[in-house]
Amino acid sequence: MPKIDEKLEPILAQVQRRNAGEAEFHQAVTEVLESLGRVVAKRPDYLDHALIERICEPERQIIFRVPWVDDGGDVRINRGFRVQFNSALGPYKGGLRFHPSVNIGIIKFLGFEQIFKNALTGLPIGGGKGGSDFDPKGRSDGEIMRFCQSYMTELHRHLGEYTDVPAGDIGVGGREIGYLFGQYKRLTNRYEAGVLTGKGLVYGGSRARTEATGYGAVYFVERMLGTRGTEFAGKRAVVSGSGNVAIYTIEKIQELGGKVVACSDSGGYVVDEDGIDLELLKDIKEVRRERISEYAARQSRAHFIDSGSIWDVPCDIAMPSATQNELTGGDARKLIANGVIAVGEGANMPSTPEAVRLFQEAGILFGPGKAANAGGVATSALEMQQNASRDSWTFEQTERRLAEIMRGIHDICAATAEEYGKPGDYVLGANIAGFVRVAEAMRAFGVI
Ligand code: NDP
Ligand code: 2IT
Repeated sequence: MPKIDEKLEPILAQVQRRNAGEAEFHQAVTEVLESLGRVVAKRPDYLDHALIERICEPERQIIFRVPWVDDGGDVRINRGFRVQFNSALGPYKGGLRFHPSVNIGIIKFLGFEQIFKNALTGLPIGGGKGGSDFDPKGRSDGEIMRFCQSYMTELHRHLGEYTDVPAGDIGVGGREIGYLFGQYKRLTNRYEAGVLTGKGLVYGGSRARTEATGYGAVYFVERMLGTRGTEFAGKRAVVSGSGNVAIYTIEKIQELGGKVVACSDSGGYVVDEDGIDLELLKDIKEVRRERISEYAARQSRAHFIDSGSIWDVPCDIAMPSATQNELTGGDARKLIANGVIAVGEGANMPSTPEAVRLFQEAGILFGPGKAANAGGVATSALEMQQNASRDSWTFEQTERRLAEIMRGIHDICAATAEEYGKPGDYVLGANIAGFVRVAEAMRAFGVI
């Protein structure tokens, strides 16, 4: 394991003590602090004025009650969160996650990662994240709408196009953003399009935002493959999850001539040796909101497997695109034994620290989420740009910007890793390049 520099150890110890029990937040902070040892060795001035301690402490954390009425007339209570982590580079920006596992530690890990990810895009956005322990599975449209309205009734006072701009994440897509935007507009009496991103195209959304995270992750991996003189064409890929990120990851891999042979949801995974039938997958997941097992029920050549791990399926390229810590050390060993050459994280922190270490030790190209999946939030920033100028760009124009931004992120991660003495270490490169941008802005503001 990389060691934490002794000057940074007290910072980690303090984070652990003050945020007891928040395992995912500790994990995310540990990884960044492991990278920063090389920075403070070169630039000890970054230790001044408690700069790093301040980056580890959210600027504001909002926790609130979300009462709503279910279809049976019963009152339900969920907990709402918004962690406004860092606004040095722009308004807080980051998604909302609705999933029963959500707690403050998960929102803080996501918000913390978002600071560096957003900095890497080079666009003017700070870092934040929010959500609720609400479980959308099995809920009617009416229940989803009433939940979103109640959630926004509290949250709206903390948002604004210059303050905090949420978007989607797990369990929050176009339908939810519509209900949230409608309630924000009604409560504030303002048509403030730039207050949320991931909006529908008829009311201020950006073309290519739906596709952006998946497409961007594939562009990132394509660029990593290029450093070894290879490409997606003819490669076998496995993509976990079957939500927004996974679907558009699969679409772009197929466009580039790769074959995706497996995808999943929390109930298990499907293997389709002829390549995932994307139209069928979209119909099951985007239109009908059904389980992935339905894929094998409707496509006779495919198999549904509800035991073991999707990472047992041999592949050249693995793109974990479901959730945190879904790819363990054991999974990494299996992937390496099966000859994987590249791993690109579509999800946030999907590989455990042991898995990351194993991939790096084996010399496998490894693109961490905060770099590889930054295309989603980057395109959100492009949506804000279109809203601010009351403009609407074409799909091609937006995708071209996305592709450029992903190339830029890849290249700054690679150049920074080289500059700090670990060429090819995209984890180090992403953490340091993101940190330096945020730290420089914070330093300019003085102690705030
Ligand atoms: P969706 O809700 O659209 O899809 C999530 C997918 O992951 C579903 O297939 C879901 O299965 C699966 N999944 C979620 N939680 C778990 C779990 N605890 N165990 C197993 N499977 C799980 O979300 P997104 O596609 O938007 O998000 C996927 C990942 O990408 C997340 O890590 C998110 O933070 C990250 N991300 C998303 C971005 C975006 O723009 N949407 C941008 C950057 C990163 P099931 O339906 O069975 O729950
Ligand atoms: O994790 C992420 O980057 C997102 N869920 C997207 C955030 C955004 O504001 O578009």
